[in-house]
Amino acid sequence: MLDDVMAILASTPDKLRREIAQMSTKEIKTRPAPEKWSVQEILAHLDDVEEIGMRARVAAMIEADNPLLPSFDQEKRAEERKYSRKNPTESLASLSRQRKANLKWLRKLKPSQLKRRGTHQKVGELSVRELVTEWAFHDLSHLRQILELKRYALYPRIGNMRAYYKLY
Ligand code: NI
Repeated sequence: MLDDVMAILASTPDKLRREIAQMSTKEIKTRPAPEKWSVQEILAHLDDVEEIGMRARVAAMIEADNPLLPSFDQEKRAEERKYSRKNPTESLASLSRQRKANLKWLRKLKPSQLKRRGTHQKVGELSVRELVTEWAFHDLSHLRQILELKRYALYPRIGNMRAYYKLY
């Protein structure tokens, strides 16, 4: 079930590891713009929402009929949980551990469970299948964000070739 989605979910921790392997601590901690998260904050966010945004929501939909899935303010949560002070290596290790356990759990879901539904406080009704798919989509969004950040860092060094590119 959902083979393409599961493959993305399984590959994310290694992709993240590869993307940050050559980055300096300073690069990892630097925000590309005042309102945009650093790699450090992105990793802390992924580790944090793995439970609250993803696993706990799917579990709620399986355990109850059409539960309300509360939304949360991710910027506020980043402040409260001090994402900008989290150790990036630890965030990534924690995400990897959670992800492994979650994949094992997701692979045991039955087709009938994928059809179960819940109601997200902000966006409305969702099925388990849609939420699990969004889980992978969310991974890719943040991987892309990290690539953008690396692209942004190289931009000042490409001289007149800047004429060909736009940032963000
Ligand atoms: Ni996110």
